[in-house]
Amino acid sequence: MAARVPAASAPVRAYVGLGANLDDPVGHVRRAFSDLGRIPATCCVLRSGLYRNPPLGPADQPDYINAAAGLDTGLAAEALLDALQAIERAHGRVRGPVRWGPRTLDLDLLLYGELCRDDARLTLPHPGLHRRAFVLYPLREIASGLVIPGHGPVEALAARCPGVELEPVMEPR
Ligand code: A4P
Ligand code: MG
Repeated sequence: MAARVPAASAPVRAYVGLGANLDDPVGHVRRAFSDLGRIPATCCVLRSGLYRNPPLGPADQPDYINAAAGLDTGLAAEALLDALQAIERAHGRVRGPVRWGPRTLDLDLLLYGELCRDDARLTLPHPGLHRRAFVLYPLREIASGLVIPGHGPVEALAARCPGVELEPVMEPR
């Protein structure tokens, strides 16, 4: 009789917010998309365009480049966060003393399936997600119809958040 092989658990769709405003931020975000595709047991299946926009927080820092990605992952949420932080470190991320200070790369875990949690390590959905145009517009681009647990459809949330300051970054030909 053939040995029974346990079924692999179904992958979870997770969404990641990418942000950068130091040392060629467009390059950091583009390379980060490739890095997301190399996380073990994970495929990067959705990539938004890139958007230039002014900083939220201290104004004396460069504009940000923001984008969003959709991943199908077999990793648990904490293991995925570990992998995102390893990519941030590989991009030279230094955590300075200033809250919301400049950074080479920030990878926020926006959503992990429909999981809701709030503890010292991980808050899901990401706490800023539902009120930030620089997160909602790229997310809406790749995940139309997505419902953010506790907050509602991404389209309705984006409609409440003026996106006038978001400038699309032209892709190279
Ligand atoms: N953490 C908890 N939940 C999460 C999550 N869902 N995703 C914890 C990622 N991390 C999460 O993060 C601090 C700690 O949050 C981590 O150790 C993790 O365990 P961090 O990356 O070290 O610090 P941070 O990113 O500076 O802090 P914070 O408060 O998460 O800031 P945000 O919300 O990421 O905002 N302006 C523009 N225009 N565009 C931006 O992208 N980003 C920020 C940072 C500020 N201003 C911005 C932008
Ligand atoms: Mg962050």
